[in-house]
Amino acid sequence: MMSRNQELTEGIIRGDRENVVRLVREDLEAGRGPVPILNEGLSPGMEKLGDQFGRGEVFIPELMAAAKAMNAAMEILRPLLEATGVEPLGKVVMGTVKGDMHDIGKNLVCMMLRGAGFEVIDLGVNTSAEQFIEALENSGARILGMSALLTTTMNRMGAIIETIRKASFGEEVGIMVGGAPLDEDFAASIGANGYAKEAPIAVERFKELHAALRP
Ligand code: B1M
Repeated sequence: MMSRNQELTEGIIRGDRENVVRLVREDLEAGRGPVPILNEGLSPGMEKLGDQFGRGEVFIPELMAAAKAMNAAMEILRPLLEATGVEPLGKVVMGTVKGDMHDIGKNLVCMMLRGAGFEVIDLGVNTSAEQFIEALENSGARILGMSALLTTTMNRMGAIIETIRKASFGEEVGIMVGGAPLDEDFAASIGANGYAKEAPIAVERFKELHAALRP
């Protein structure tokens, strides 16, 4: 018999949105917290599917169906992950870089940042250097988060950072980067101020950047 986590993982892999939503609701009603549902049930499904995609065992339609099931589950979990009622810590501008449409991980980081008390201005996917600069200008935020899931778009992050640094306030902006193909060394090599492999670590790094910005 499958465990509850296996049922959630399988539901994501099969892109069975209805079943995933039902399982998540039942788990919450039974008193299970949103974090274990996400980390032990849902996320492993996306990871396994990614491996299967890499081996050519599944294709884009399967990934799309899984992403839809994941997003439907996230809709239910989001308010619970965000509901902490803390005072706003600071403002963060966030986006997936130009040419890249992956947003599940970025959305997760946004959600956890909001949960930790940050105000997040989420620019969505396919975000250019100019759009990041405009949002930083308009909001007054001095912390920026950029996500990339493709090696091609990851390799454009350095140029985006360079463009932002050239803006009048550019040197004051603390820049965090993340996404599956990145690592600490890459982040340092493109002049980012921080990197995190996982969303919960990202929140800690964002807090450090915020503390460093304070006068
Ligand atoms: Co795409 N895709 N995809 N895809 N996809 C990958 C990334 C890939 C690794 C799959 C594979 O081949 N094994 C591969 C990239 C290969 C490469 O570049 N070397 C790939 C490819 C090739 C593509 C297309 C080019 C396929 C095609 O069309 N031929 C295409 C590109 C479209 C585009 O962007 N222009 C494409 C399309 C898609 C879908 C639209 C079908 C869908 C995206 C749906 C969506 O996001 N709304 C999709 C999906 C779902 C995936 C995989 C399977 C899963 C990604 C995901 O959501 N993971 C992925 C395989 C994989 O990564 N294993 C794959 C779950 C998510 C929670 O993790 O995003 O890593 P992740 O986020 C983590 C951390 O990285 C970190 O925290 C998160 C939570 O812990 N993090 C940050 C993320 N951002 C952060 C920012 C931070 C800090 C931490 O600070 C700012």
